Amino acid sequence: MELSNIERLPLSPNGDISIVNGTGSGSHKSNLSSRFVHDLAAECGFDLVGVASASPVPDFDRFRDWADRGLAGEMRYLTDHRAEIRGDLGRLLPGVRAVICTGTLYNGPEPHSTEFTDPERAWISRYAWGEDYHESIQAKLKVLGAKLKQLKGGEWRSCVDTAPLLERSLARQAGLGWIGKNTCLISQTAGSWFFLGEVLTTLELEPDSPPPDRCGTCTRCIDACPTTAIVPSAKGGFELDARRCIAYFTIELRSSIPEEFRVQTGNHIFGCDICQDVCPWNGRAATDAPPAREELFAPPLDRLAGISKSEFIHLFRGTAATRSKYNTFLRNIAIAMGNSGQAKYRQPLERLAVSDDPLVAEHARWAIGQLSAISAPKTTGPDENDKG
Ligand code: B12
Ligand code: SF4
Ligand code: SF4
Repeated sequence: MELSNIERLPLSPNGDISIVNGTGSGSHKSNLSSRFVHDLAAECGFDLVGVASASPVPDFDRFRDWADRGLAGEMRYLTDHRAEIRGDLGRLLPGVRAVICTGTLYNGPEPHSTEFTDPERAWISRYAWGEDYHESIQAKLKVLGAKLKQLKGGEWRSCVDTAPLLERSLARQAGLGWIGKNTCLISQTAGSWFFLGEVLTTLELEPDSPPPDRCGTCTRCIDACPTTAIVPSAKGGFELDARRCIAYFTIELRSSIPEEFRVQTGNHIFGCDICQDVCPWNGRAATDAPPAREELFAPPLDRLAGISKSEFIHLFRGTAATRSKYNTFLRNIAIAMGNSGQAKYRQPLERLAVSDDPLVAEHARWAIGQLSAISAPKTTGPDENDKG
């Protein structure tokens, strides 16, 4: 890797952030250069980095409109008083002038969900197979923020899905990628298997610019989505109707999963990767993230069927899946067993069907009904007898 600009750039003794621009031909005063920030972030272990100007917040109207139309479902943290904060970064850090957007790759060598068809195994999303990104990325962001302050001054605040911020919009502005039709941020070099994290700063930084949209005429994600959750947006491009999305059902929704979507939920028990698994830009994504924790990669339904609360806590300790609640996890397992077509899950489902938790009991009864429908002997109707 190229030597960091930190050593090469002159540090002003009084903390003045104006520096001689190292990238231009002449010596002119400018903002803190984009190259400086890129090198500093790379030193802190980030795979992708870019800078967005802090104002105005791009796409806030798009977000507002999406939330107003109810597409956030029951995710109240997107629709309550915190919604407005997304339009004004100054409410997160007074005097903010720039946002350093970072990406951390998480794709490992394991197969995609779309390549994995064992009916006796459940699917937990790729992003939850390892260390909780909120913790690991926050730690790196704090190092970045502290180094920046030490070298150039200014106040800073770090966020990784921990503050009301339009992370994808900002990252697009910062040049990390474009918003794909699946609504994920996609990098031409890295695909979409990466987490976003930001350092807001009061320093003036040279902004990067958004890349072109490279989805072209492709519609693979839209075609593959089992619940048709990716829909055209009146504002151009596509948007996700969370009320139809398996990731929403299995991670965020605390109540009953609508019956019309239960069969399509398949074996997903935490999140959904389908619209990224089929994306051609992920076909060549790096696979050098640490391998999945073994017990989280496609766990056998047999092992999950009778999982106790303490086993559940132990299974997900230290991962992003701690967002799951015990009763909603059992709800999801019940659906996966009902969709497995395996009569042997009738017994564990019958135990869940008498659970004290009405949510779990109702989904278990539904699942038993699914298995019964498959195993019931076919009756010969009068029409068939009449044939011939
Ligand atoms: C709520 C939420 C969800 C919800 C809703 C997702 C959604 N698409 O809105 C649910 C639970 C469904 C979800 C699922 C997932 N999520 Co999520 N989620 C979030 C969260 C907390 C807020 C997103 C939000 O504000 N949604 C509202 C919509 C309107 O906003 P948006 O999708 O960001 O779109 C904005 C821009 O992209 C832009 N925009 C959208 N379309 C277009 C089109 C054009 C042409 C233009 C110019 C702009 C534009 O305008 C929108 C408004 O600002 C963010 C973290 C954060 N604070 O941002 C993580 C985040 C988006 N999730 C993330 C991940 C990893 C996932 C999952 C992969 C997890 C999984 N495997 O199950 C899935 C992916 C599903 C999918 N296809 O999006 C990552 C995405 C990383 C990436 N590379 O994109 C984030 C950024 C978390 C992080 N810090 O890394 N998530
Ligand atoms: S995460 Fe799954 S359900 Fe949600 S939009 Fe993507 S493919 Fe559809
Ligand atoms: S699958 Fe195709 S349309 Fe969907 S995000 Fe990837 S490139 Fe874009």
